[in-house]
Amino acid sequence: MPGDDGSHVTFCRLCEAFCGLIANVENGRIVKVLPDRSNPASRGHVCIKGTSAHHLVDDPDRILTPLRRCGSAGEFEPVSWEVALSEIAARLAVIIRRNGSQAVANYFGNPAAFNNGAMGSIPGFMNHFGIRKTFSAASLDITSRQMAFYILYGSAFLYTIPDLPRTDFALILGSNPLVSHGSGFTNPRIREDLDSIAGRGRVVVVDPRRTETARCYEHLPIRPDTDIWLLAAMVNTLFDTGKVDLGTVSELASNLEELRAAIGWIDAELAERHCGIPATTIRALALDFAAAPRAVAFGRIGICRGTVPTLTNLLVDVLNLVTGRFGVPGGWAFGDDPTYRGRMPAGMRTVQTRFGPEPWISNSFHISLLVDEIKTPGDGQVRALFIETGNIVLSAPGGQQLEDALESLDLFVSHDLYMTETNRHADYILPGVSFFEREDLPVIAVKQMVRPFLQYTTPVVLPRGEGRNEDDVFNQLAVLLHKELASDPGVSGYGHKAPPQFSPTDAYDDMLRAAGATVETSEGPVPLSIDLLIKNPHGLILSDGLRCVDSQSKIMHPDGKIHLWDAMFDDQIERLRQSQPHGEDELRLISIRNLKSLNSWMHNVDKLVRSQTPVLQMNSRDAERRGLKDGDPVRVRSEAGEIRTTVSVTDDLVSGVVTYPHGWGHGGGSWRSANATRGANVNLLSPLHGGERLSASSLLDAIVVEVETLAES
Ligand SMILES: Nc1nc2c(c(=O)[nH]1)N[C@H]1C(S)=C(S)[C@@H](COP(=O)(O)OP(=O)(O)OC[C@H]3O[C@@H](n4cnc5c(=O)[nH]c(N)nc54)[C@H](O)[C@@H]3O)O[C@H]1N2
Ligand SMILES: Nc1nc2c(c(=O)[nH]1)N[C@H]1C(S)=C(S)[C@@H](COP(=O)(O)OP(=O)(O)OC[C@H]3O[C@@H](n4cnc5c(=O)[nH]c(N)nc54)[C@H](O)[C@@H]3O)O[C@H]1N2
Ligand code: SF4
Ligand SMILES: [Mo]
Repeated sequence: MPGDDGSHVTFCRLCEAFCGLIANVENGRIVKVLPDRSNPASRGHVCIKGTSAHHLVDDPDRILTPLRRCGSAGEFEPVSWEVALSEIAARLAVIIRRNGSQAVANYFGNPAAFNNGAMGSIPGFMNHFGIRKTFSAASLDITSRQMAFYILYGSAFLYTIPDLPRTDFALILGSNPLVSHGSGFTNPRIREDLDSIAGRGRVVVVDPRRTETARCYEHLPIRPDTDIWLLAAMVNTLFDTGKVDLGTVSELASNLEELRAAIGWIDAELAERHCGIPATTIRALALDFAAAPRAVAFGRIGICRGTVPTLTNLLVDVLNLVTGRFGVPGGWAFGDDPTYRGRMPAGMRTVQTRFGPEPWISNSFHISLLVDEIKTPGDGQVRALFIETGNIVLSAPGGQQLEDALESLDLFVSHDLYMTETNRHADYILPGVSFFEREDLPVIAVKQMVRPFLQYTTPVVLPRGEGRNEDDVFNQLAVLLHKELASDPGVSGYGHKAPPQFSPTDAYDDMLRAAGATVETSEGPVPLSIDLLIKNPHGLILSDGLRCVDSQSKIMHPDGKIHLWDAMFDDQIERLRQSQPHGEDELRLISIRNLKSLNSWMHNVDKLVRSQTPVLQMNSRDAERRGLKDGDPVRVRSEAGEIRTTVSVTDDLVSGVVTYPHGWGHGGGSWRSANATRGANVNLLSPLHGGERLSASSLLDAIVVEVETLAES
């Protein structure tokens, strides 16, 4: 039972690896967290964040009761749940009666994606009350990749993932999985897989920085935001040397001629001028990749937030396709979803907004639209906002504009563990629970798993204070808001039906049963259910590797083919034709992750934060040119803003590139240790309206900056 003394089997929900954990409880408190060596997927792998996560539960700076704003930003008084929820429902009803549900918006942050209760209840709530203006961390992260999936396969949710356990050649673009533990696919023991691939073949890491991953394998340094040139030149090399089996490609895919016409002019020499990789290396890489018995290319956020991220992501899949890697062992396959046996939703719509047509991908508009929606008066202006588990003032571009917009709302409700830089502007902060204080069954993650695996956990301890999970809160709020609105037949856009009540365990149990999901055992396949998972607390491997079967039947395009081109790219191709390589003196800022940080939070855990000081990393040649040396104070400027920091000189970066971690610049929240950290909000340098509009993605990498010494100015 939650809180009982002894060892509790559970798993981490901080990142996509879902490592198995053992939490030792004494007197109702978690005193130690250890790796779970009996977890068949992670087999004892953990990182320091997972084994420090119990400090989140007992953090004295956590908010433990609902808070109501009683003064300027950051001034709150505790209120009961009853008061908070009934006041929120009443205020929301006034706004919806007056302006319709188009006056309400929602932002869904990253940790909510690892929380079954939030994942299941919040979209249902928004849908029921006609709230369509939804935003999420996806537009800071993955919407360009999802847009590429939509174009290629007809659904933004049809994820292709690399079959790492069986490949001989892994080409990694823009990801540092030895630190991030992978993203877009789940593999807690990724290092082991990469080591064995390197043992029998090659692991090549394309990155502007010699990352922790690049250091262990082969590093191919590249200028930021130029992977498109590398990939196009590789694909063209393969066509030009007759290495592509045109018959197989035509059977699987359409629009091949359009693709070739659009990118055929990019040869390896031209690519070299843009990306900085020698033409001979590009050609050799393409031929070697094609010649490997089993090979796969995959990319992640380093190729998702530049100026042409959708096309770049599309070309990764094209490279896999033209080398015969689609849907084959050791290549590139759709993941297995044990709850799904039907059609995948498109996951992408073009919506006519007050500001023109905008893509809405994976439930998210471009983040800048949130500011425009709040700040622009007129019919449909957003007056109320919910933010669950998100800290957009630090994680999104345009922090200051966001703060101004948040402060101007009529109603802003946040659900979080802390008072943060973002929700200090809220009217109500509702106390959430950490992952140790809730049950979970990450069914949605299975379709991203390199080795499909499922585990169910009950809460390890009871929620501290009055913390409640999102499903509990949105279930209650739905009932209260329904009562308010049901009494008023004049409310437009509300169906007056009974509101949804979501119970994560029941819902997922039903889904597993309805889909006829099974697990392989020595006695044959056994039906999957929560009961079976409870009997197997360390989790169950569902199949030993990706099944790689019937891949083509999963494609959602009516013609059943992969679409290799879309006319929406024509303008981008024209711009690429006109573009010049980065200038010799230009500096581009890219992001960097640290093992002990998690986006904008966990900076209140002393054990994690005390050894971290964010600095601007710069190549020694660039530093010398600017007369800078290690430790010098500098000002970093972009068209969007400026920050101050110190320089750290390194030769791990290609010249013309600087890095700074995101998620810093704390102040004004309840997290005292985080507030005491030094570090700036790097996203003040990202333009709010930047990024690729067609995929609702933000410009968070390859930002043009200038760096100058503070001593001189
Ligand atoms: N420790 C830790 N782990 C995390 C997180 C965290 O904050 N901390 N965050 C989690 C989240 S939310 C996510 S989405 C994942 C992300 O997981 P990853 O995608 O692995 O993210 P990063 O580690 O930031 O690696 C991105 C890499 O792209 C490189 N890069 C930047 N620009 C370019 C470019 O133009 N071309 C190429 N080829 N490379 C480029 C950067 O130098 C960097 O090494 O990590 C998750 N895991
Ligand atoms: N420059 C730059 N910016 C980036 C990135 C980058 O690489 N470079 N990465 C982007 C990426 S990939 C992502 S995903 C976004 C993340 O962006 P966001 O999702 O907006 O922000 P997070 O930093 O994840 O903040 C999570 C918040 O949820 C709270 N929280 C944590 N766990 C729980 C819980 O269990 N329940 C509740 N109720 N609250 C909880 C935390 O206290 C914190 O306030 O950042 C993006 N921003
Ligand atoms: S890698 Fe670390 S943060 Fe990610 S799930 Fe494992 S223990 Fe948690
Ligand atoms: Mo992310």
